Amino acid sequence: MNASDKELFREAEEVLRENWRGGYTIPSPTLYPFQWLWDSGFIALGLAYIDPERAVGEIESLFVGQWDNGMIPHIIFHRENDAYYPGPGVWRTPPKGPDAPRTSGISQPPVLGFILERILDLVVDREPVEVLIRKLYPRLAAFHRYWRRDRDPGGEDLCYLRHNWESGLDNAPVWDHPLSQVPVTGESLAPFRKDLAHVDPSQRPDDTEYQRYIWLVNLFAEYEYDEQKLFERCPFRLQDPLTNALLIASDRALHRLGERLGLHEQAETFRRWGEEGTRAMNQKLHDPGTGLYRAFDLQDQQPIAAPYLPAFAAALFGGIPDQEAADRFVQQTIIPLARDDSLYLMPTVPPGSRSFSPRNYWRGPIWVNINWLLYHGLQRYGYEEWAMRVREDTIALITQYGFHEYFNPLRTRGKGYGTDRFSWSAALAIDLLHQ
Ligand code: 9WN
Repeated sequence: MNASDKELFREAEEVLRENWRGGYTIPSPTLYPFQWLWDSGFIALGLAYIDPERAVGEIESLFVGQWDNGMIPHIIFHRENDAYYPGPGVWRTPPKGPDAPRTSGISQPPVLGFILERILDLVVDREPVEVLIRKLYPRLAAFHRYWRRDRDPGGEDLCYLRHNWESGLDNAPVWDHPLSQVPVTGESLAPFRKDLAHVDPSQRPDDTEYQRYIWLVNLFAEYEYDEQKLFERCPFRLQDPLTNALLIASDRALHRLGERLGLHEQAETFRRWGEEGTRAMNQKLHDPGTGLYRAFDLQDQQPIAAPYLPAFAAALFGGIPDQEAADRFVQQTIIPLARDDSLYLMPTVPPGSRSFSPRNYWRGPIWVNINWLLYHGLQRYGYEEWAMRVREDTIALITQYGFHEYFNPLRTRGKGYGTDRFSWSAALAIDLLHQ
């Protein structure tokens, strides 16, 4: 590491220390003051370089919120705090017991399997991590079984999402059409929202979008989170290639981990899930023309045409396409973006697309976690040069503008948006600096 990388590493450590709440890390003290599921996965990976014990604690604390049906919720409200909307009073999830923290009632991309494997491979003292994996293995199996059973009632080997927040890519253009089928309440949520006090509204979802998000939450609460009823009644039901790719990547990692630790029987189930999921993704969600993966709308029974670059980054990361399909995507999409001098890699929406908006959240800006998936995915398929470019751009953006949540992909407008001191930007920068 050169001097500037060392300084960046030191600052990243500082961000993770600031956001540590004793037992777990919050994504941001202003915007997100609780524990989030996929954030904590990425954060644990960064922590493994600086304090493996904290990394173990970060993952373990997520399981405090696990539901009896196996679901790990996307938010765990460990402590009371009214600085975030929607809080526990809106979610109205069934309390698990007097001492258990309240939670949200949806999940997020299942990253823990592959994160645990990476952590085990990088720490010097493996024992505490192996102990953790053995302890959590049945609970991780319950979590994956939840995706593979409750979220796949049609038995297609593809899980479905019932809220756009579950994808982690809240207002990505891919959700525009399915969300248009969700009613708006007509009552502005601006007075309740806390995010608008910290971030310019043009960088966040708008009021109508939030009304739809909350309409869905109200539906879940009304049906008391009964998965079967929700599958029948929820107007938003999407087979998302990003979530499926990360589920498969975690299935495969958990298979390998189980084999390493002698947990053969359950390991075999993870292997089967990974294999069946890969086949289903390539059959149903892959568009051979463009090489892209598309979300499938179960409501309309049709694929969603909106460009969805993060899903492909996740698919490359998970090793889902064959080499030929990966080549087609990289050559048709990534290399032209990389050769465009006006851009940093990788905008989450192609700048030529009608829905591209370089400042608005998941509608164009660069996100560090998606770049991290892309970096590892490109390496996996032999695109070392372009992987290095993704790494360089990510580090350059953070060095220039700070540990922001997202960044403008246009070089002339370079700027970071959303919250600053964002935990996964810091944690994944630490991992990228060590590559
Ligand atoms: C809703 C915490 C989370 C991330 C998501 C990101 C954003 C929440 C919000 O923040 O979503 O879950 O209130 O906007 O989109 O990916 O996990 O960092």
